[in-house]
Amino acid sequence: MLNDPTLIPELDVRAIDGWTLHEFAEVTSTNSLAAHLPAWSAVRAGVQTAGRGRTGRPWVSDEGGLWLSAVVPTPGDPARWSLLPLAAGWAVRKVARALGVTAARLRWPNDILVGRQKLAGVLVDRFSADAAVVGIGLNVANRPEATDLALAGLVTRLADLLPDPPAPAALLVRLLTALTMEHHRLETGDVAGLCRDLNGAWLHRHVHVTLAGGRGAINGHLEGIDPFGSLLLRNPVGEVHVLPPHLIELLREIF
Ligand code: BT5
Repeated sequence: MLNDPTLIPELDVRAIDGWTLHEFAEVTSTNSLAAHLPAWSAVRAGVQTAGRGRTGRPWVSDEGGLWLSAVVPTPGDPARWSLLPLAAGWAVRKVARALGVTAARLRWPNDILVGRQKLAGVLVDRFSADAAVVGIGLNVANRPEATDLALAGLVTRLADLLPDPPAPAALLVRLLTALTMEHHRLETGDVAGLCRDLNGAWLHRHVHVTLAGGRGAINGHLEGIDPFGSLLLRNPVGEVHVLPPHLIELLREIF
């Protein structure tokens, strides 16, 4: 059992395909809880009261969605793991497509969209050098736009896209399995394979990138990502900018 005084009691802990899964009714953020757990642990909650997106943005985590964090080992050369956030997004895209959401696509780095609406998001936290926490938020039957009215029209959920979406328990097995496969791909050094998959799949490459730290913005054409996870962006005069993820605050697609 996890021992944290801020927690509602843990509902269950069980083994799934090499993972140890901890389940809660309600937590602040599954990523924050998972920070204290060893590799191949996972945390799921029915509700998050302080779900986190990237760069401090909030993530609405109401009842009926899948809020999951998975701790994966990241041994050896850190460069090998710079693609982990992209690999995690690819895993979620694969699961969504396998379920029948054939239009599921990635928006850099790892948002999963259908059309222009967000189905799922991924947040990777590095709390230590030898492990990473991969947080996955997947809208299933929840209605985040009821909590945050600004999300109306911008979100979608499996229940809108499939006649009979799987229960969270089945979904999380699929997600953990897909994540294990993508982790294996990076562990064995097949970065080229992942880049090939990702770069063959970006849609809507006309983008507006806001740079972090008030460094301005660039409009351009998304050429793809390089083997270190940097974004390759061709500006209107034909120069290619190589932008590491930490330099990018937000990428917006221009339609
Ligand atoms: C993300 O951030 O998309 C990463 C979301 C990761 C959530 C998971 S849930 C399990 C784990 N525990 C956590 O605390 N977090 C992870 P970002 O790309 O920054 O997108 C955040 C933006 O998405 C917000 O500013 C909203 O505009 C929008 N948003 C918030 N909640 C949403 C939802 N449920 N569905 C779709 N969009 C949402």
